[in-house]
Amino acid sequence: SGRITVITGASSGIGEGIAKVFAENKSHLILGARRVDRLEALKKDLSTAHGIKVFIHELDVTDRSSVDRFVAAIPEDLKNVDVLVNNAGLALGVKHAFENDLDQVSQMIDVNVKGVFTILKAFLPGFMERKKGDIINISSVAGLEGYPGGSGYCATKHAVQGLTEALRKEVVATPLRICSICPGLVETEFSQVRFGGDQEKAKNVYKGIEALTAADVADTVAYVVSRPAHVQISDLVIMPTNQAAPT
Ligand code: NJP
Repeated sequence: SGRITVITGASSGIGEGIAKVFAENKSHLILGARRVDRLEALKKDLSTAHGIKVFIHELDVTDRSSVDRFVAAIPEDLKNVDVLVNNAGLALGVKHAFENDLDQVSQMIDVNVKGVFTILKAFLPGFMERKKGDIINISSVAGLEGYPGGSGYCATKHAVQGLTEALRKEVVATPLRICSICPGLVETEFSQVRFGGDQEKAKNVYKGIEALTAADVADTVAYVVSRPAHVQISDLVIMPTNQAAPT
């Protein structure tokens, strides 16, 4: 309670779910995404229901000037951020490596990898100065193994795993807590984005799997940040019980 939490990609799915759970826990929120109308609706819901401060601003993590504007617009009373959740991310297509659409691969690298670097560069100096705080990267089981048709997405999430591990070792003495969360299948807009709105293909992904909800992942993030200061949960895998492997 009283924490200040930044969430990227808060306009839907897991990011929105984390915003809701953190609001229930009385954290103030700084929410970014490209779809500001969604953020406005969320702000309206959360600030009245929970009496917290909610600051929203347009954010495209692939655009450095957008990230600069986002950071510069944060009000003075919310500048001492306690928790940063790097959540914005996407998968595009399901293609075998030999038929990959290179524009889709670039876009995934821009959002999932370069976006995290850009956001970290913006917020880390503050964390280092205050010598405390949590950085949570929403990675994926696709960052721990590969699966057919997922070369581009898996490559980006393996990159997130690598940068998270390096960062954790860099700030161990500060100390900051750095956590990578690797979910399996979560029911969000992710599959619709992945298949460009093709509902049939999107639905197919969930066949036979009782997917996690955004709230399941959000509760896990809330658990991680609520541990006593000397406890760092560094890596966490959360899977649907009946999902055998990433798809
Ligand atoms: O997906 P979705 P999830 N700049 O599509 C935002 C990982 N994950 O919640 O900009 C800023 O509902 C987008 O906002 P908008 C996944 O890789 C998922 O499932 O308004 N924000 C939206 O709020 C990702 O890292 C599954 O379009 C940008 C959000 O990202 C994270 O979970 C499994 C942006 C995406 O919400 C959240 O995805 C897994 C940009 N350039 C990992 N581009 C799963 N769902 O199964 C997108 O292992 N966003």
